[in-house]
Order: sequence, then structure tokens, then C-alpha cells
Amino acid sequence: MNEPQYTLIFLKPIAIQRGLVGEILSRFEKKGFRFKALKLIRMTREKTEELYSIHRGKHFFEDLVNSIAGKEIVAAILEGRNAVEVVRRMIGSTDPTKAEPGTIRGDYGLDITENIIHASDSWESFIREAKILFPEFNI
Ligand code: 3AN
Repeated sequence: MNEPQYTLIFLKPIAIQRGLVGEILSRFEKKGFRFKALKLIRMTREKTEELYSIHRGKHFFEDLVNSIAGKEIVAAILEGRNAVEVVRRMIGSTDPTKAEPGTIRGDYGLDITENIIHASDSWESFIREAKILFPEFNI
């Protein structure tokens, strides 16, 4: 189990607008994750739809895409033990009104569409999302 373990996160535009970027990223540093990549990305509608393609057809798809398309996100690849699982626990439940206090969604938001942060939910999702947001990153 010495292979590098990665996950991908991005802070949604609402987190940038609210000035929460440093505070949220520092939680991952304090936990012990290392940043392997970090960048600000202006998301086209096309790229946003590709990223969320698994949700196409769901009732929230349009709102979700509109909340990100044409705006900037802060995306990162984190390295650390059990990265996918640990980071998912740190961000909390999808619905911030149900996310536990102490989690990122639990501490910073109420809105389910603009729920502050995304994190890959599996290694397969990490690979797929990293190809879209970090095509230059060699896994
Ligand atoms: P998570 O981000 O916790 O992995 P997903 O992958 O099910 O959740 O959903 C992706 C995004 O779609 C969420 N971050 C959230 O913004 C939005 N979303 C999910 N479920 C709903 C819902 N029931 N109503 C509105 N938006 C939703």
C-alpha cells in the first residue's frame, strides 16, 4: 500500500465569492494532505456539463451547471492516505443542512446546489475528473 493515494477537490464559485478559499484549503493542509496540483479554472459550460455528465437528466442538473458555468473554481489534487475516503468525510453530506457541524459543508453553507465544495467519491471518479480538470497531470 505504498502507492500514492490521491483525490480531487474543487471549491465552487460561491466559496470564492465568499472569501473562503484559504480557510478551506488550510483544513486539508492541517489534516496532512499534500497539494500535488492547485489552480484557478474558469469553467466553460461545455466543461461543466462534461464534469457533471453523470447527473444529466436529473432535476437539479440545469441549476447545478448554471451555478458553475462561466465562473471560476479552485481545483486541487490532494495526496495522502485513504485520500478519497478521508476527504469525503471532511466535506460532509451533499445537503449542507444535513451535513454534520465540523465538516466543510456543515460549517459553511445551507444551499444544496451551492454546497461549497466537490470531492471525488471513488478512485474511478478521481481518474475521470482529473482527466477533465488536470489533463496535464500524470497519474
Ligand atoms: P456530492 O457532491 O456530495 O458527491 P452528488 O455527486 O450526488 O453529490 O451531486 C453533485 C452535485 O449536485 C452536488 N454537489 C449538489 O450541488 C448537486 N445536487 C445533488 N443532489 C441534489 C439535489 N437533490 N438537489 C439539488 N442539487 C443536488
